[in-house]
Order: sequence, then structure tokens, then C-alpha cells
Amino acid sequence: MDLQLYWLMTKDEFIKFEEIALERTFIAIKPDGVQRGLVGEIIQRFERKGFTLVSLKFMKVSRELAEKHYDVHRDRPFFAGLVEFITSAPIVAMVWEGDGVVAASRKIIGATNPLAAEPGTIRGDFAINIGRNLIHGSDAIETAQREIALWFTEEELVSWQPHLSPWLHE
Ligand code: DAT
Ligand code: MG
Repeated sequence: MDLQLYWLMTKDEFIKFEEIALERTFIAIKPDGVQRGLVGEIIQRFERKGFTLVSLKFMKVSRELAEKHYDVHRDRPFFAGLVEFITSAPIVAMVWEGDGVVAASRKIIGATNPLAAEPGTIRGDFAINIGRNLIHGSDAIETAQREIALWFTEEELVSWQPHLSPWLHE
């Protein structure tokens, strides 16, 4: 958190801020999401839920970054195609913050295979193919920490306190 904000907060506010700002996740809108004009729709779902945007960038992904990001899938038959796809056109990389944001984001996103994803989820509403499933979300807190560090520098992560907080938390 930046120093200016720190000094402006009362002790109780700071404790509350720390309590609710613990968890972060890495979300990426893949090339298909960008090409299909779904950037606004997807971001809106995280905003409306009540999560806090911590960072966002629009970028072409290098092969090196794509391979590091999907390193756990290196030996899977779809790895080459996945890296090819993710590097083929721009993506939107984001960090979102909030209580339980990692698991909740996976629910907002839906199952990996869009045909199995529930209606109401992003993949359930907008996709039909596993190789064009629109969006990535970290699958666990440790994964999120690794992915955030891979995609963003410390300076790019913006700590701030939304004025909405008291209306979202008891
Ligand atoms: P998720 O993106 O839901 O975390 P994952 O980590 O298992 O899913 O796989 C990463 C991505 O790889 C996934 O979003 C789409 C692609 N993928 C996974 N399984 C696949 C398969 N059987 N065929 C083609 N692409 C696949
Ligand atoms: Mg995954």
C-alpha cells in the first residue's frame, strides 16, 4: 500500500483494510475474448460482484511468458496449441482482489470445457470449445501468487481502498 494512503487511515480502518485485502488472483482475457469484443462484459462481472481491480494491462504475450505461465501443462498434448493461441493476438491481464477472490473467480469463469460450464458463468454463457474458453483464472492461492509475480511487477500492483468497501463488507 502506498504511504500516503497509510497515513490517511485510522488504525481501525487500516486493520479492516488489511483483513479484506488479503487475497488476490490473476485473471486474463484470452485472445478470443478480446477479438469477440467481450472485454467490457467480462470485466463487468468481476466489478459487479464486488471485487477490486488491482492492475490491468492490454498486451501481446511473448512465447517465453506463455510457456512459463502454462508450465504445468508442458507435457500435455494441447500445450503447443495453447501457447500458439495465447501468443496469437492481444490479451488483457488483470489482478483482482477481495475475500475469497481465487475460488469465486473460478466460479464466475466456469468449467474448463465451456460445454460443461453452467449458464451464468462466463464460459457457460459465451463459449463452446475448450481451446477457445475466453478467460484464465488462477486455480489456487499459491498459483495466484506465482502468476501475479510472473505477469506484473510490484510497482504495477495498485493498493487502494474503494469507497464502496463499507457497502460490501460488514
Ligand atoms: P483452466 O483454464 O480452467 O484452469 P486448465 O488449467 O486445465 O484449465 O488448462 C489450461 C488451458 O488449456 C484451458 O483453459 C484450455 C486448455 N486446455 C485444457 N485442457 C485441454 C484439452 N483437453 N484440449 C485442448 N485444450 C485444453
Ligand atoms: Mg488452469
